[in-house]
Amino acid sequence: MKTVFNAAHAAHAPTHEIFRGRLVPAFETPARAEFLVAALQGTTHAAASTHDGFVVPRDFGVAPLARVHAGAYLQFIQGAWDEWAAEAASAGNTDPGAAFPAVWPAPGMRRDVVPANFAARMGLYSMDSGTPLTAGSWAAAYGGAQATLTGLALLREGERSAYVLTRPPGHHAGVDFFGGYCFVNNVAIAAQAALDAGAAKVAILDVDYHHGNGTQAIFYDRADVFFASIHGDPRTEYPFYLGHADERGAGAGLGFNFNLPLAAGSPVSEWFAALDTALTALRTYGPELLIVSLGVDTFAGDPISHFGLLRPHFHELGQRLATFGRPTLLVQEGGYATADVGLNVRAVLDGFDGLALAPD
Ligand code: SP5
Ligand code: ZN
Repeated sequence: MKTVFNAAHAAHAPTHEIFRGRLVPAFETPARAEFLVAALQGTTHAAASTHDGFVVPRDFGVAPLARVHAGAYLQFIQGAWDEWAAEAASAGNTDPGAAFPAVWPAPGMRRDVVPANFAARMGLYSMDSGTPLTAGSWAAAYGGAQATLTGLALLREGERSAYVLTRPPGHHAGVDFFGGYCFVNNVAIAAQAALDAGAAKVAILDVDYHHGNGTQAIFYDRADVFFASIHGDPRTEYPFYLGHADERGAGAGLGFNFNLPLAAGSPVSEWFAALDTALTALRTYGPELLIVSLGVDTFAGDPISHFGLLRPHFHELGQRLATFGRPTLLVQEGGYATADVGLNVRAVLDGFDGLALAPD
C-alpha cells in the first residue's frame, strides 16, 4: 500500500521526558520514524513515484484541524515555543530545554478565564507532564495532520488503503489539550474531514496499547463516528482516567463507543479475541471508511507497555484488518521498542496486502 511520509516529524526532537522525578531519555523520538522509513524503503509500501517512494503530503491548511480542535488551543500550541523561549531569554537563558506543564486546574477551579501566565496556560491546555513541547512540535504535528489528510485523499482517489508514517502520535490529544506525546489528533481530523466530504459513517479502531482518550472524547456524543479501542486496563495503565468498558457513548452517541480494556499482561489470544469482537461491532455499524490508530506498543518488547504481540501477530492483525473490506487508513500512533517499530509495522502492512511475513 502507499505510505504518506511526514518528513516534518524530525522537527519534533525531544531528548528527555520526566519520569520518577528525573529527566530520562525520551521514548517518543525521531529514531522511531527513521526505523519505519528503513523498514518500508524498497518494499511495495514505498513504491509511489515520489520522494524515496513515499507520498509527499499535500497542504490542506489549518481549517481541517480547527474542525476538531478549539481555535484558542491551536493558536496556543502554534506559538507556545516562542513564548517559552522568550520567557527563558528574559531570564537570561538563551537555550532552554523542552517546556513541560507543571500546574493544572483541578475540578472546581476556573477554566473559562485564560491566564496570561505561560505556565498556567500550559496546564490549561494539557493533560500530563509527559509530553515535551519543543521548538518543532507544532511543525511536526501540523505536518502529521496534513499527511493523514493526504492519506484520506488517496482513499477518495481509489486506493484501497494507505499508511501514514508520522510522529508525534495523536490519539491522546483532545479538543483543547495535548498529552501522551500527542498534540493534534490525526485520526479525529481525518474522520471529520471524511464526514465533511460526504461520508455518513466512519469507524475508528484504536489498537495502540493505550486508550485513545482524545479520540473517544471528541466523538463521544455523536453517532457518525464509531470509536472502538483495545488497550491496557486504565485501572493500571496510562491514560488512567478514561477507557473503561462502561463508556458506551452519550446522547446521540450512545452505543457508538466501545472499549475493550485488557489487564496488563493479558495473553495474545485474548487480544485477538477482543479484535474480533471490535471488528464484529464495527461491521454491524457499517461504516464507509475504517481508520486505524496503529500503535505497535502492544509488542512484547515494548519498554512502557505490557501486552505480548510478536512479529507474526502484527502480520495477522494486518490480515484481519483487510478482511473488514472497507477503504482503510492506517495512521501511526505509539510503539517504543524503537528498533522493532519499523518491522512490526511492515508486518501489519504486508499482512493487509496479502504478502508473506518478511524475515527480519
Ligand atoms: C501515543 C502513546 O503511545 N502515548 C503513550 C504515552 C505514555 N505516557 C506515559 C509514559 C510513562 C513512562 N513510564 C516509563 C516506565 C519505564 N519503565
Ligand atoms: Zn500507546
